[in-house]
Amino acid sequence: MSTGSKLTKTELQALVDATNSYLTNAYTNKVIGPGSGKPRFELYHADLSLCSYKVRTVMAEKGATYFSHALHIMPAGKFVPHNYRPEYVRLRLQGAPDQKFVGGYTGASSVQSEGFDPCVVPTLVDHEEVKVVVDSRTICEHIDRAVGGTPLIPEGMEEVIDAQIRLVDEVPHVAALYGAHPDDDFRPIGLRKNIAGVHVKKIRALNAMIEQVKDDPALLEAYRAKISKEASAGAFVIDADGMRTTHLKMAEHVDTLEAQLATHDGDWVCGDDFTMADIMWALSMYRLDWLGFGRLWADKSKRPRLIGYLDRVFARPSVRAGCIEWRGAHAPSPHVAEYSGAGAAANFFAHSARSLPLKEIFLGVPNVTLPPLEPLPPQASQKALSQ
Ligand SMILES: N[C@@H](CCC(=O)N[C@@H](CS)C(=O)NCC(=O)O)C(=O)O
Repeated sequence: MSTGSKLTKTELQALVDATNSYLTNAYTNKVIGPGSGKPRFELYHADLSLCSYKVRTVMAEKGATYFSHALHIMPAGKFVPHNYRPEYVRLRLQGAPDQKFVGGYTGASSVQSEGFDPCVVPTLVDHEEVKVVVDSRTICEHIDRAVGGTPLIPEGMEEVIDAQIRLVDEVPHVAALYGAHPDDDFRPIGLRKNIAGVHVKKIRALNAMIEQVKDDPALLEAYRAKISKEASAGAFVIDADGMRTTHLKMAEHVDTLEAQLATHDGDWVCGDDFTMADIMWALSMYRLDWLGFGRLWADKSKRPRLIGYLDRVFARPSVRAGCIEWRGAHAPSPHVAEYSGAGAAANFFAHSARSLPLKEIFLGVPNVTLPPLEPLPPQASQKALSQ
């Protein structure tokens, strides 16, 4: 996919400044990494986003320094998600000038299979190359090339690694997070409570943004595409057959990793070297574990390679820094020892209290009026009923 139009340094900086004007909490907007001075990279991401885990882990693995903007991507009260604001969407669109927008929904978030979502994280700004880079896998590949050092995609292994990245990119992770298995919802209780009905809230916030950009055809098109995707998503996650299929695909995903590990004697997904494929698989598996899918590999005798691999890859310092130990990346979950118990809950709530824009949750965003909460558009509800 295309990664950036020809912006001048001044134009890019103006787009960045406009976005950063509402990202003022010093706790969630700060430099991460060993370097000093103004960092080359500026990353817009979210604590709890799988696609953001990927980029943060690559940053840690490469020892890169970046300005981190941890956005809030969920509507709450009168708060409009940071990633829905026109300034951010305008910046993000610079990373995909000729992309086809999303519209429908299959439960996955791959740009290749779903189209480009203009209102999501992560988005990377590379100040040195004066470009905006979008889509987590493209961002990860960009950082790997730009930073130098030991490559995560060594020469000659591009195709093998690409095939593994695609396997992770194309499974329905988003549906497994937002939707319940119709017979057995084992997701963490806090997630279940907070995510139910969220698509309607997202659409309400997006409609409010449409009011803000009436004279901007590019943004109007972007918001309309996003609304259409969220309407389809809302219907998908309450469709019993769709969610059963989602869970079957996740079980196959775990089998695929076990089978891949059995093709060689090396410690890592593609053999003896730790590569980008390990980062993608590790984060996919950690997310599944946190959600409760660990039951799929509880029987150690059936997954002899997987168990050892997960111990190794979850101990990798970059995986710990970008995902497992990243504050706020995981709400309490009874499925993962590190995220269960009173200490984990207290830690998560303390982090949320410092990072959530409470004023905006209660008072709203200046000059934005949220329309009433309405049920999903008729075509989406009909689709859910007819399947
Ligand atoms: N293909 C994109 C997908 C990005 C994506 O779906 N991001 C999610 C978080 S993992 C998001 O921002 N969701 C918020 C929303 O859709 O409103 C990527 O890999 O970067």
